[in-house]
Amino acid sequence: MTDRLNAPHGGTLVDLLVSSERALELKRAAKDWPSWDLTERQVCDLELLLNGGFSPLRGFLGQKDYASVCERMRLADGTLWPMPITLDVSEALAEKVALGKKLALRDPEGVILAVLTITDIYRPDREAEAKAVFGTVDPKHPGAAYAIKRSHPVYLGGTLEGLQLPHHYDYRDLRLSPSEVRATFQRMGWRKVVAFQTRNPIHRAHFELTKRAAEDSGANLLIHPVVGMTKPGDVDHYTRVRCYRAIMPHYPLNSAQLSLLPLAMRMGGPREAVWHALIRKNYGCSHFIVGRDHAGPGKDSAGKDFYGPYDAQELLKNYAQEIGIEMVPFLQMSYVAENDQYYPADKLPAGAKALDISGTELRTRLQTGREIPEWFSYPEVVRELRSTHPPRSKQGFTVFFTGLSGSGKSTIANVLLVKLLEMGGRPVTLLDGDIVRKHLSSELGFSKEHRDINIRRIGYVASEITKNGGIAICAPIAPYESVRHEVREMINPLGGFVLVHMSTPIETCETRDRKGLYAAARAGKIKGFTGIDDPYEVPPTAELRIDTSNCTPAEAAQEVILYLEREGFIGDPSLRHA
Ligand code: PPS
Repeated sequence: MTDRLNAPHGGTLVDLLVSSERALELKRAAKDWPSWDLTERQVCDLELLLNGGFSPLRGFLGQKDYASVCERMRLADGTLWPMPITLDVSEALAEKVALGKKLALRDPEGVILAVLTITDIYRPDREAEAKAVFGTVDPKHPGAAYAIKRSHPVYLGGTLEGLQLPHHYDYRDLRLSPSEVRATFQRMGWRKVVAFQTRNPIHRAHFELTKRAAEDSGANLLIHPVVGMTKPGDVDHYTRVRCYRAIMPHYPLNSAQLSLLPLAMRMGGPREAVWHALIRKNYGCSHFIVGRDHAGPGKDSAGKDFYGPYDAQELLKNYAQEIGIEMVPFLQMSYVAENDQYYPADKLPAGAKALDISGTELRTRLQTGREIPEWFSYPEVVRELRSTHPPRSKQGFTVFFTGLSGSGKSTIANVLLVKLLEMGGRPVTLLDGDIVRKHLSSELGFSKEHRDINIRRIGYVASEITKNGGIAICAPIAPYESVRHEVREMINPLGGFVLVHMSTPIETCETRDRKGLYAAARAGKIKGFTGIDDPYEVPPTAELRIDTSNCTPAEAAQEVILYLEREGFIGDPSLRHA
């Protein structure tokens, strides 16, 4: 373990990786110690602790530092540090550990990455933490929601000895540690470097902003996107990195460097901006760009912004000198067509008409395949985005029928299957209730627990089909709302999800009684039959409701087809209105 002073790029850099001899010694001894499989977020935090990205931290925060960081953005000794970096563990593990003892920290595959010498074991008030750090307990705030709902109840503090950094097999050439980034700057002779933090693809507005920031501060540029954990729903990092690679040649030769940051963001707005600046100082940067709504968590449950658009700039202003980094504040950038140029809001030519495309508008254009103009984004970037965000007519989707036995699910699902196969273009799979029970869920019965497992399995298969661009038609009874909702949440980010509630009244279903099951249930020969002596929860929200008492199967299937056309999942998008 060493501390390096590497002026002019940053101050002392902590390095918690031990020698290979010590690593071997620890690995052998760890067999007798309790161990903890790190969560995704903890793996990110550990990497930046070990490689010095979180300097001066030497481990996970103990109770005193934690309380002080939450309350006043400083460690107990007064050192500026705005974000609690904590190791949250289960009660079960807490029972096995003790002060002064060691704990092996492993990645999700069980590979030992580090050893923690425990100095603190404490049970934090996680609501108070969310309130202090993020100013809210609103579950819409990703950082607050994580602290309150996802964190484990016990925190362990202590110092770390790193055996190895977490493994990454993607974009290895771009994953530079703080010392590697500093060394690159030195090699290139870059004394002043302005860092740009992002979790989004870089479009023209941000490209122009970064270029201008570098010019204004007479510095070179570090494009430093986050590839650890970002805001749920963001463009995945594989796509983003292809976009960044595509944009780099647009910067003047040898003026900019791309490197990836394995940070787990908290979406903490102003506090997070201070944290990001500290991290960039550790990576050897002299300047840091803070734009509009830096690390913004979006809107709260009442539809209001959690933080003001320039709160982050205001807060960082107070600490920039102490950190030893210069903030480069930027206002919103907009395009002026007459001059074919971007301007920050305070420098817009008088009377100019500023153009912008919002995030929502961009998503709609990607979804419908509509043009994305070159002034908004370079064609290479748009091409990358289109390859992973095809228009709806090329995305996969799931049609999920739910309803009582005899309500017409299987019949309509079969008609729909044939119609979609006739149209062609995408593979179609039918996951009918009876078929699934034969092939996937043969060991399951009809208790609530078993029915939920059955629906989760169907949902998982449908989500894989949807993710890979196919069409899944599911037709189970699926009587419970919560698991239906779970399936919707699982599939929604991967493609379309259409819930069709077959609302045929039970009297009609019972009169049909094609399999004789209602008669058997009435006679008590089948127990727990849905609609007779077992519940069916009517879905409160469904894309379609179809009662087959007074329509033919072809008419019912046509309703689904029309819906899919209307929403752009099938048919030619160029024939639709924008
Ligand atoms: S669930 O609740 O979604 O898991 O049920 P599912 O897998 O769709 O059920 C498939 C068929 O099982 C027959 N069956 C029963 N249904 C309901 N309750 C009980 N107790 C029961 N026992 C057997 C029934 O025929 C279901 O098929 P459909 O096509 O709905 O008639």
